[in-house]
Amino acid sequence: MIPLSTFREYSATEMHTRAFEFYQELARRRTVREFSTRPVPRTVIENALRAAGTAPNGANLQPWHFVVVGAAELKAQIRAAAEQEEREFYNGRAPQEWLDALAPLGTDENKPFLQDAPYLIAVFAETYGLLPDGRRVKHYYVNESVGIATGFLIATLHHAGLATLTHTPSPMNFLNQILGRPTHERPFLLLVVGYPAENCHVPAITKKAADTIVTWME
Ligand code: IYR
Repeated sequence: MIPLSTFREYSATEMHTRAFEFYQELARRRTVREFSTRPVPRTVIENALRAAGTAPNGANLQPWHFVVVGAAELKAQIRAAAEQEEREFYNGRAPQEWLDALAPLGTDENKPFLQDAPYLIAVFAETYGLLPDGRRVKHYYVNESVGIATGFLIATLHHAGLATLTHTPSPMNFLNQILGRPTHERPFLLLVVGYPAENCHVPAITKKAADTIVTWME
């Protein structure tokens, strides 16, 4: 054990301001589906991934792996594979109730953003760890851990001034094949990263009010 040296205590006023400003910063994030082809600085992605790697996680086994895809040929392959799955999803596989829920978002099987955006970050969940001698290490709370890390990643990219889209083609095992990842790494989601396209539009949707998502029992 070592002394906790990084914690910072703020005055009540400062805490209030910090929480409110951080909330406002996060609240202006929008998921976008129209991306510019403009390149983005690689260092921003690097630091956002560092932030993701600081996430709290099960037994500190850090059960995640991130593949940053900038190569045009790989993005084209991913787009083709994702669109094939999505075509089946939108034309039969998805129950009507699911399609109805998606209607306000205006999504369909066409995923040009998978080629337009400068980077795709494929997030993989390591179902177990592998030691150099091939022995398996059990991982704990894998979904929770990778979900929190992905939240940190999205928040950092947003804070840095980039837009993201959390994309989950289903199934997405094609990511293992295209990106050459081992089978014990389960594709968790595909994060599309870049600048919004000029004249980008987003759905007119809102978040639930705080008093409807929270129950206080003081
Ligand atoms: N994966 C499909 C469908 C989809 C599902 C949900 I839940 C969304 O929030 C958005 C889309 C697609 O990407 O179109």
